[in-house]
Amino acid sequence: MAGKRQGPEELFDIDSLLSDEEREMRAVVRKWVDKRVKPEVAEWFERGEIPARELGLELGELGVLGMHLDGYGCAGTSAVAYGLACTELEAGDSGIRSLVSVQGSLAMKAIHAFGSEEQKNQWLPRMASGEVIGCFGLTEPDFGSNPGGMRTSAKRDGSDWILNGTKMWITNGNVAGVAVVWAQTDEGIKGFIVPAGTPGFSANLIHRKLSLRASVTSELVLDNVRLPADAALPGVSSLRGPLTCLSEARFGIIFGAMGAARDCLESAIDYGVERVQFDRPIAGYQLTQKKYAEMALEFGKGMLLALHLGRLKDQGTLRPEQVSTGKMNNTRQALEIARECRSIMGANGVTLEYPVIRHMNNLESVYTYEGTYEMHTLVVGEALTGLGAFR
Ligand code: TGC
Ligand code: FAD
Repeated sequence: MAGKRQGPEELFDIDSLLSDEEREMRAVVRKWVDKRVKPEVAEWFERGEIPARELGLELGELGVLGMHLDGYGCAGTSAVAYGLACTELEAGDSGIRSLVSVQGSLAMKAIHAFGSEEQKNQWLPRMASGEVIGCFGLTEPDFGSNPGGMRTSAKRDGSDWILNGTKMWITNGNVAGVAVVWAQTDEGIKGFIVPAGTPGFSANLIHRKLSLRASVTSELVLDNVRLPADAALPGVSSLRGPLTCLSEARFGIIFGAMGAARDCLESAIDYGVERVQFDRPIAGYQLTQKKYAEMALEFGKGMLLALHLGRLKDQGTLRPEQVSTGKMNNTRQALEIARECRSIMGANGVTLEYPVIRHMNNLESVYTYEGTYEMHTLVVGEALTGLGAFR
């Protein structure tokens, strides 16, 4: 006879590590994801289309866009609260978490950290409400892991800037009202605010993805784009600019990946308890229970790591190599968990009737974007040895 069950979060009593406010915020986002994302996301994924602008407005109302930033219409929550929101959003789909990460941690963060007062007042309140969607153009066709080599250039023409180049794999590109684009200048790498509709600027949708299908991914083309002097972000002229924003987004992924893992694990346990082979539920076999137990351990350890890093971030001491440690571990473990859950679900595991293969395919991108697994390995390797191995 089946006894009482507990979820993987309960096993680790994750709730006891959270404040009332953090638990409440998590509940609000979870409820929205259950109602708005879970019933529809398989369809969005299958069609490769997502109502991104509509969702942007709803996410703005929910208060998660740039939620960890202060002022300018942003909620100013703790880093842990932001991380927990990412966990819930990614339990729905990595594409929804990506929409929020790119908006809040990349595009808004760039303006918030390096923009002028005028730029912040002009863009941040409308981005926090979801009225304006942002994208972040760093990667190029020939420069992914090594963004410092980028070819996109910005040259002075009187007081104006002229931008030329191509950015690739840009989340939100086709739905963005504003792009933050990074370019080489005589003064170093600078960020530029490019409103959609600026002559010479265009976005082309990338088709045929088998991962992150519920997310808009685009190529950005800049063909003699003329921008006024005040389009440049005045606060930074080096790769430190975009890398500072990447640290924020990577932090969200540390929490987010565990959301996808949790959703896979819960689905595979529900499935295994119901699915009967050889006259018994497959969840009752020792081999299956070993899989569940090992996955629950990795999920719990990943959540504890995320929370520890979140507390360090809230006290202002989190270092880039610690972010890399979390991104390495949690994306790797989430992907492993998704694959193992898929095996438990047999043939049913390969369909969109269940969330597992969708999460699994998404996590392939999550493993690669925001710095590949190998790049983060080298960051950690350098921290441990003092020897850089990138070049
Ligand atoms: P390096 O010489 O190490 O550093 C250049 C400058 O940046 C500073 N810095 C950082 N600052 C803040 N946070 C960090 N994590 C930082 N890492 C380095 C550094 O102090 C220096 O500052 P300064 O003032 O002296 O100039 O740069 P490098 O060229 O050797 O590169 C190092 C490396 C390989 C780690 C870096 O290039 C890298 O992280 N590559 C991976 C690229 C990447 O992650 N791209 C992601 C694109 S955006 C995306 O994928 C969005 S996906 C959608 C979603 O998020 O949902
Ligand atoms: P490459 O850099 O060509 O790497 C290929 C392989 O070589 C990897 O395994 C890598 O780890 C390995 N490698 C590279 N250099 C080394 C080395 N020195 N030592 C050992 N191994 C190495 N970018 C943006 O700017 N904005 C976005 O919004 C954005 N959204 C994305 C959305 C999706 C769905 C995807 C898939 C990508 C997105 N990206 C975005 C791009 C992403 O950041 C890059 O794909 C990533 O940084 C890796 O670059 P690459 O694909 O060019 O791979």
